[in-house]
Amino acid sequence: MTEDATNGPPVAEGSSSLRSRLSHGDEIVDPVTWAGGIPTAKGITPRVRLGRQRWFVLLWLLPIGFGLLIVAVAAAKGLRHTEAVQDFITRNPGTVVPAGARRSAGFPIWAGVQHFFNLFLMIFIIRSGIQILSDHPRLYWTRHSTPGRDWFRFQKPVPADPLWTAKDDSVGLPPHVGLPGIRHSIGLARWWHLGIDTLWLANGLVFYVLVFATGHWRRLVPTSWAVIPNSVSVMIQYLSLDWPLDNGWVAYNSLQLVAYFITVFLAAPLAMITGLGMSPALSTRFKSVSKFMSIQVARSLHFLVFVWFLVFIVVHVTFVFTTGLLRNLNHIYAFRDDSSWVGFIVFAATMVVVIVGWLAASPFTMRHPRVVQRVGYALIGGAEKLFEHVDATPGEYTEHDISPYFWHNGEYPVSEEYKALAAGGFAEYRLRIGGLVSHPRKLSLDELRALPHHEQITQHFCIQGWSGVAKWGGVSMASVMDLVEPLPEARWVVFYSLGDGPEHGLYYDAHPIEQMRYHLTMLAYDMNDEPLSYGHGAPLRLRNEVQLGFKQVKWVAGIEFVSQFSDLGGGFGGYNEDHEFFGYRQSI
Ligand SMILES: Nc1nc2c(c(=O)[nH]1)N[C@H]1C(S)=C(S)[C@@H](COP(=O)(O)O)O[C@H]1N2
Ligand SMILES: [Mo]
Repeated sequence: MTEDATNGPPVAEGSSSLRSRLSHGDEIVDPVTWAGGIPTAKGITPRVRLGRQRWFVLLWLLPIGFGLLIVAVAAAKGLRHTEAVQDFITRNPGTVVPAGARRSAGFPIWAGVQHFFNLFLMIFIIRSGIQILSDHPRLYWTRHSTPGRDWFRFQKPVPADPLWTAKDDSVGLPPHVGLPGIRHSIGLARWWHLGIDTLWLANGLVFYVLVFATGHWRRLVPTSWAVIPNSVSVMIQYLSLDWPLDNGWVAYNSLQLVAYFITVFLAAPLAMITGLGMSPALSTRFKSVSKFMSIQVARSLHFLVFVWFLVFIVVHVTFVFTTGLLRNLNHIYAFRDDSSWVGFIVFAATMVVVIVGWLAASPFTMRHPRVVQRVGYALIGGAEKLFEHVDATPGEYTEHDISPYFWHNGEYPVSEEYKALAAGGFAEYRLRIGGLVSHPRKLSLDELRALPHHEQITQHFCIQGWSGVAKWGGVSMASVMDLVEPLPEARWVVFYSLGDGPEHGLYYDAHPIEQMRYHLTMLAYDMNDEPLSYGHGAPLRLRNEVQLGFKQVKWVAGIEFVSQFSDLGGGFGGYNEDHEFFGYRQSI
């Protein structure tokens, strides 16, 4: 710090003194100071792009859908008067009762319990999912997140401002729609989403096992082609408003069976697969899959799976209510086949739990974000850790894959110190490397450029959901490690920025030392064959391709090798971890 007093750039400062410039985060989410006082911003009505630049506002689907429904009802009513259709319905009444179905008639208690868990967990998954989407309220079909090339958005077109960031682009949600609602709360929303996902998937796995172990699978898996004409028959019967008489106690009607089959055996696994398709670690490692299912394809499909679930829930609940509510509720909430009120009472009691959970989730998250962060990590941290062990080799992308537009993100450095360095063309810049190393070093840009040159074309995955491919030129972290020789006690490598985070205190992030020798971990001073720009991190930034974007510290001031990070800043492993409740392992 002595150097600061003489007004020169603090080049003599060692890497460990950078830690004194870190800050703690808050223990609550205060909407006023949140994310550096980010102002509230609302999205616009969701719309889908048709052609090059015509946007269809999805609200129109309501009158259009209603109109189509009326036409369909009229058509079905007309059809039912024809002899051919009447014959068809007599031959295909709507339900195919498979052999053995009568033996496994009725609903076991585990099915009721699992049905409730599923419903309860889905609430948080869906709400936090919409929250995550709101942090980058656009969807694309290619790995380039090029403005104007989105196919879906609920945000205005990207403004011309060349330093517009993805954070500027995020929008908030009402607190009882999103989870937790407040703008740019993706860190917390992700704990809910991924944490609850593990419970939801475990519940689903147990359900698969039980359903196949007990013969109840016959209710959900079509066993004959007859379900197809029977589905058509059910569709005509419903649309003509002359509904079939079903007995769901023994077997579902064919349309129901197909809808349940798709939901349980296709949509649910697809939700998991497309979810994992957004992981930087897995995408970078499993190239044959990510070639087709890039993060953006995965994200778009993940959204469409959500749309399926939403439609399913609306239709399912509508039919439960309109096709004999008491009897239907008795089946799944009281395991009996009559029209008593028992099932309704149990259902109503569980709805109280649902409503309380629904209303409490966002306020709880705002008041106890550290609890959400810790519990979330307990649930999904193990998987994050597992996926970190996937080193990948360069060469996945070529020059052709380089994105025409690469979003900016984060808080730009504005300090006098940075301005002075930049004004001098970074001639005075020194990268300070220290901590648990045998040979602490201060390296000028020329010295860095003299080290073995490393180049890679890789994809950046921002936690908010956008991605972009760029060519990075610089020094492999392996070369840096060879130079400074970390001591055996060093387990984490901390990258300090020259710039503050949005709430003051230096931006920093800790990485597991193991990943420093990965093929794709480097310090970049060039981007797409040009010196790194101000916005993208001049003069030096980190690339560690198994991690999400926020861990790629820009404007790197120093590197410190440490045995643990609990005594740095707020102790959670990085600026966003301290201030915005992110996780320090971000392979998913
Ligand atoms: N010092 C610093 N580094 C940072 C950030 C920041 O705010 N400060 N933002 C991070 C985030 S969230 C992302 S996605 C990437 C964005 O890099 P880009 O602007 O080059 O796209 O930088 C990361 N590195
Ligand atoms: Mo990011």
